[in-house]
Amino acid sequence: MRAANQRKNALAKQPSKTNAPAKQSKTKAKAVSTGDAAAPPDDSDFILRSLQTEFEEQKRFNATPEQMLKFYEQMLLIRRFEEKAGQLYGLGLIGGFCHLYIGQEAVAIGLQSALDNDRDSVITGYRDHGHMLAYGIDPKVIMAELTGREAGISKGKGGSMHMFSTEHKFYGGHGIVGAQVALGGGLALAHKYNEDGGLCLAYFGDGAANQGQVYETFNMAALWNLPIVFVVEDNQYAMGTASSRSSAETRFHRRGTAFRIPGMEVNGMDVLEVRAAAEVAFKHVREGKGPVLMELNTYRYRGHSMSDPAKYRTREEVQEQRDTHDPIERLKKTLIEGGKSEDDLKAVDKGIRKVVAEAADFAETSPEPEASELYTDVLVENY
Ligand SMILES: Cc1ncc(C[n+]2csc(CCOP(=O)(O)OP(=O)(O)O)c2C)c(N)n1
Ligand SMILES: [Mg+2]
Repeated sequence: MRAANQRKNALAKQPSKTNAPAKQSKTKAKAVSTGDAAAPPDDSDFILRSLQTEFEEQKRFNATPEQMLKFYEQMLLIRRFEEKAGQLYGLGLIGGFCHLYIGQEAVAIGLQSALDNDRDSVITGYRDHGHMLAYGIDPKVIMAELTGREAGISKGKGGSMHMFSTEHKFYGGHGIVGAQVALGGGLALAHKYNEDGGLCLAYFGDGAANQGQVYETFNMAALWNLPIVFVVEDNQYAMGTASSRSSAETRFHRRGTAFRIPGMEVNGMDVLEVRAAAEVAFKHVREGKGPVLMELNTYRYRGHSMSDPAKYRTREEVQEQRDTHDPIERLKKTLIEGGKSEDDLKAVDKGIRKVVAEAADFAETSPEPEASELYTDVLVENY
């Protein structure tokens, strides 16, 4: 039975037209035949795929060589950081839950590089290390949080799933699937209420996308015209369940239609595509036109968390994704075509490995919180 399911899942993942990790072909065929969603008769302005059309006109962000190198460094930092976190977990230096972001790096970097960090806020689920690194936050304090040390960004009391940096307007780090979407709606309401010109980027998974609170938030966000970008990181699995087995509609960008939220379908394995899509989506929201729903097609290489041996999919499936869609290799190819040498890029990797090794040393050697810290940061004492 399991073998049959695995075969079915493997077959379901045909290459899509965006060259992103694939979708089930049944819904795909349906989507092609219907084309753009028909506008309701009383609202000729609403076209589900209007932003998609704009994005597809310039599908890869025209990055300068410096920007491209920066994206490469940032994605590689996430990859090496997560590999090291996996090792420290294996050594027993990190405890509890730990969800790695390996494979999904282009999503956080492509989107967050387009933010205005003085105004915009970000909120995500428990797979959050990469989103923090995308801000340029010191890897030492993130790694120290993983090892539960006082110097950690949540004073060693939050761990992998509960990291925050209000200084950067990063509001976590949430372990309750889907909860961050409703909280993101609140952040967007605050942006609007305070007239600070910011938007909220709220990430959630393909599994979370089936939760009721997501749609309650869609409704209110559209009704109140809130400045929010909903981002479904479709990494094709929710724990051990393939999205094609749990979701009636796996083309997640269509799910805002009932609320008149325009959708965008983006190859989340190409950082330049993600960035190009972000430009279109953020512009729409900043112009006061209300929320956007982005579907980022991606793939997680590791198990759901460190305790998942990932027996629900074949090694070949993972290898195929790595070989043909890897976001770092893809950008490396573009950089080399643009004149960078293999040696230049090896030097970048060497530098990043050093930064990550130093972060790990720091996280292993810095002190644990005092026992009295158990009683602090539990309740908000003053409003
Ligand atoms: C409300 C709630 N239900 C169930 C869980 C257990 N759980 C943790 S992660 C997860 C799967 C979520 O998958 P997805 O949204 O696709 O995110 P991904 O892990 O792929 O990033 C589930 C069911 C939870 N943490 N919270
Ligand atoms: Mg998922």
